[in-house]
Amino acid sequence: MTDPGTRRAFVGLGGNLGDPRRQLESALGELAALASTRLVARSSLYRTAPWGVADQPAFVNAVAELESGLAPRELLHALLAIEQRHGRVRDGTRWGPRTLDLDLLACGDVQLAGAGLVLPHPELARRAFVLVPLAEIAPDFFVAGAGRVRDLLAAVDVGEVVRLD
Ligand code: PH2
Ligand code: MG
Ligand code: MG
Repeated sequence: MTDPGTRRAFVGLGGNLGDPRRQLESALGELAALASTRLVARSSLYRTAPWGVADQPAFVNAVAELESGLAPRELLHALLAIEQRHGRVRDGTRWGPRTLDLDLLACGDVQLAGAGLVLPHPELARRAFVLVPLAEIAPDFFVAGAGRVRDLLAAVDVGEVVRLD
């Protein structure tokens, strides 16, 4: 039985500099080790075409499902700390190349729009590189205000998302 004080949280992982596969695997290990948090499931890794800024290396993406007693903002701060330990440099370039990006996609049915944190992630329903790995582990999850993951996936082009072994 799920502890009533915890939430089902989904984290999008991405990277396209250095050794992204190794960085994502290492970040998954750090997610599993977070306080008051259990790693429930993780997707495969996927090679994905860059979205937003086309002229950059292909990304590796994945999604993790957590069961966490941390509040959304506590979780966000933990994700930023893991990014920093993996060489993330924030130079203000939007959608540019990065060693590791950890995005809080959803926290249970929480809907909020605050400084630095909007839940569910506002771009989630448009991004095949998020929906494909998310649908691998949680096709029935209902994204608050958007819809069921399997239905969101059916509405996007998944042609440039390739599963890695
Ligand atoms: N992240 C971005 C910008 N573009 N494209 C892909 N394929 N995967 C990403 O994770 C990604 C992106 C900004 O966070
Ligand atoms: Mg991102
Ligand atoms: Mg990010």
